[in-house]
Amino acid sequence: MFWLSILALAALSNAQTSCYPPTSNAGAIVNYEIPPPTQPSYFVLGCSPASGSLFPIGNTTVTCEQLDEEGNVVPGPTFIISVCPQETVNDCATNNGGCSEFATCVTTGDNAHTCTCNTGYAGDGVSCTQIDECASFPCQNNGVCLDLVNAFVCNCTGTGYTGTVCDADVNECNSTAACPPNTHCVNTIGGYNCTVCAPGSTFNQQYEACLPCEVGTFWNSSDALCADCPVGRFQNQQSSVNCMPCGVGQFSSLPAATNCMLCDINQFSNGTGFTVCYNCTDGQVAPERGSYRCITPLFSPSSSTGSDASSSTSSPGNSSTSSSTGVGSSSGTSSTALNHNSSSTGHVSNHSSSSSSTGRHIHSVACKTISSPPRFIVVVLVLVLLCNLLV
Ligand SMILES: [Ca+2]
Repeated sequence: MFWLSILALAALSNAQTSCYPPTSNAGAIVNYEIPPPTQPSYFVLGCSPASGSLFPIGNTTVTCEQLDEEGNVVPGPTFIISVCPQETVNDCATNNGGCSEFATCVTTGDNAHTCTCNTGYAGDGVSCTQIDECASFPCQNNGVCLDLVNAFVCNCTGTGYTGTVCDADVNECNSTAACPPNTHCVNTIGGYNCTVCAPGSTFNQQYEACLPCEVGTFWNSSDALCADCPVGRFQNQQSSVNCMPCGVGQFSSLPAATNCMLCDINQFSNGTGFTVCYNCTDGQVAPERGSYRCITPLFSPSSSTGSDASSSTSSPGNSSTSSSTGVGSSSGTSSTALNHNSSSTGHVSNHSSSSSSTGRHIHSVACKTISSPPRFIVVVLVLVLLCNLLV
């Protein structure tokens, strides 16, 4: 009994102060000594779990039964069997478990671990090499690729493009310094142009192109822009660098004229660049539109005496009214300026030469009128001549 008590105490002491090492993941087979009964006169029948059983990791209470002095089964001593937690050897703690410096070591048990290459690296875990993200040439338009760990960067400098992979055009014209002064920036895909418009054209921002000056306008060299032709002048061609004056017998009273208008009947303009035509003086007429002068008609009420009326005409420059263009002249006859504007119906596509032609035409008409005396005068003269001959 004495030795049994010693063994029980030793077992109990062992249970309380230490633990059994596990023999598997499930626990440990523990052989323990049966403790002494609670009374010296008692007798321990047995304990559960029995010695030699598999005890799980942790503490397990062992309950014993005993017989008393009268042979009754009464609860006996209890004690605790402790199985130590499974000891894990962290072999990743040293030298990364033998894994690559670019790998992650994970302990999976005693002397067991895995090596997995980090993101951006490839290999078996023991040997890992960085993946070259530039190998697929992700940078477009000659962008320079810089390989990083699990990433890349495209340097788009000087390519004319921007964006993560240099695929977006840079609008260089957003910078005022892109082009030198007096040039126009035109953005292109991957570049830009500095455009200088030729004389006769001007830059159009909407179309980003040089467009010709329209008819009715001219290219102003002072600012390289298209400007309306002033009154008295016209332009019927695109891309012109000047406007032409209206010819004689014509006028233009509005700016941006594409042609000049003919002076109306009984009106005239006796020079170029006129903005108005002038009325003929009393007793004079301009029988056709586009006249450069007025004439005194033969046998008019003011020349009923049959004198040499043919020489009486309103010659060029006989307007006494000062015109707005300053083209008026100095003769003593009175002419009144009359602005025709759009009420005139005569439009001509005009050049100085045609104006001159018109002037000559009018002149020839006047001469024809003057050089053709009435028929009865000829008859009278013939009769007078015949009478003289007969006498
Ligand atoms: Ca561009």
